[in-house]
Amino acid sequence: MRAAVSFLIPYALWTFACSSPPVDTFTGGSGAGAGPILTGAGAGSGSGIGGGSGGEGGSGSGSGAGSGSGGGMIVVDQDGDGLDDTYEASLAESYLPFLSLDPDDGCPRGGIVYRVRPHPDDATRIHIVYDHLYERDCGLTAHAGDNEAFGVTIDPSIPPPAGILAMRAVGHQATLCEKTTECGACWDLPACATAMKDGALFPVVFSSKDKHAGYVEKDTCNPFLACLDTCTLAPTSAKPPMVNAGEPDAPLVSNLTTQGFIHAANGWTEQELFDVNPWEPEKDFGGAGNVAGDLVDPAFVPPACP
Ligand SMILES: [Ca+2]
Ligand SMILES: [Ca+2]
Ligand SMILES: [Ca+2]
Repeated sequence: MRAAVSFLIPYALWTFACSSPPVDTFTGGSGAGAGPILTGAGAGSGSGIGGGSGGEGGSGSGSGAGSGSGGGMIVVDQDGDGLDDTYEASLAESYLPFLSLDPDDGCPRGGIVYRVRPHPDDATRIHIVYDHLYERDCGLTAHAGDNEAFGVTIDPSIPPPAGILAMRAVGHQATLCEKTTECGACWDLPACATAMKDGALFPVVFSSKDKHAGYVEKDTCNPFLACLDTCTLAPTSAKPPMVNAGEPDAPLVSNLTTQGFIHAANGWTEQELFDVNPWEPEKDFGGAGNVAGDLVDPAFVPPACP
């Protein structure tokens, strides 16, 4: 049972989210607001990329390039997953949950490498795994490098935050302290805690102080249940730099320094973390785990919420 947390508001809005109509992932110009689009055949007036009609991301950005022209829209899908890569980036940004790092965390420097793709169990949904990479883990058993991943299922036809249907995190993966937490709007998942980000109540991913273990159920982040972990709701969401990893067979980045956020200009100094290829299967991220493993690990895939 999860005790009440007075400053967290149950995410009751999610109750309607799973009943939404699916979005057509592979046809262009439907004007439905979401626009993964590959064909660019564009018979309608909407635009896929950028969500011209506001359905994606609620951002209202995007002007509907090529609207009504019957085609000509340029789609770039370098990672070959059927989703326009600019659209992938916009989803990852706009559906990013509230990231709660402890305000007193001793080593918060980090960035996120993410993977966006159609959900493996339901192509009308999108799965995103966010791998939060920190320069250090400064808790007990401190080490350079830290990889802490969580996954989300989204319905791109519903603007964020309501389009975030489910979330899953694994803290201290592959250790005796491992804890998996889930929350969301389908099945018997517990409601996610929420906090204000970008003017709306987003579901919260908690990172434990100094160790950064991820939890989407705050009460599981408990020193007695989870190896001395403590989690605090931060006053504002962290906004680390992010980069799209692409897909295993078609990476978009192979070097997180030259193509990402791990460099001196961002304050990083741990040389062993420089020039890491996030898809390198044999190389650990400093004294932490393997990033490529996180990006393909089914442990970070929440249910599709059909
Ligand atoms: Ca793509
Ligand atoms: Ca992708
Ligand atoms: Ca850690």
